[in-house]
Amino acid sequence: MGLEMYLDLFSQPCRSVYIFARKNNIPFDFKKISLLKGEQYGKDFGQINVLRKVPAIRDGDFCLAESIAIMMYLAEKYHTPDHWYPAELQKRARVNEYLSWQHNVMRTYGSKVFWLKFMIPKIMKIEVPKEKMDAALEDLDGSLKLLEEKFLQDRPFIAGNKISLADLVAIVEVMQPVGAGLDVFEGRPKLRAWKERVRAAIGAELFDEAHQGILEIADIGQHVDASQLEIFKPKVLRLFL
Ligand SMILES: N[C@@H](CCC(=O)N[C@@H](CS)C(=O)NCC(=O)O)C(=O)O
Repeated sequence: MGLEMYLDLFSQPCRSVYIFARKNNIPFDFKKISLLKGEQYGKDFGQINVLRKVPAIRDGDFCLAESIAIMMYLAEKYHTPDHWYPAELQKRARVNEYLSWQHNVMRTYGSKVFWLKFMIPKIMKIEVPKEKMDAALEDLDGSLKLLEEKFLQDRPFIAGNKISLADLVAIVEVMQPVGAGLDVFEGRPKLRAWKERVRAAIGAELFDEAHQGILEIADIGQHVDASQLEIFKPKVLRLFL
């Protein structure tokens, strides 16, 4: 049995794993787990990942969850080019620094704006108090500032002159609120220029393909059966409202 990847490209960490595998010509079988249909709670997926989250992979009889662990596994197994996860001590530390930081800052606030601006009001039809939205936008703004000022500084990419896992993990999170209709690049020429470098390094075609779903979610969302999201509702409201 070859490598199987359980993904839904609406999900940021799924996009990073997908782009990483495709860009590095790693052969895999795409197993779609539709989050909007709640397929992560199905019996079969429970055998792959008891955490009930995507991405997850199965490589023979080895199952692995967590996007960053998955990409590090693939980088080692397939000997991907060094720049993705550099061997040199301090460059690797720079990548690890971003990967460690982003979980509860960039990822948290990018997701929060996505849910508060789009999923909760437009799909779940629940009103979002203005002060919640304003606070989430402020937190996202602070995260983007830190991404620019602390992590990018004047470098083309987070760890130097070449794209690494840090840029990949960053860009998929930065794009999530864009899917909700927020132009995070407006007034941020440095962030926009970095995004264009990342897109070019990945390849525009692959970047656009991976992001097509999230950038068109406003159209797709109109056809989502909101009752399918009932399973998420308590968790989402607890997390974001
Ligand atoms: N830290 C995990 C996060 C995975 C995660 O939160 N996945 C979300 C989609 S972005 C998910 O599967 N959510 C399903 C649920 O919570 O029901 C990773 O990087 O892989």
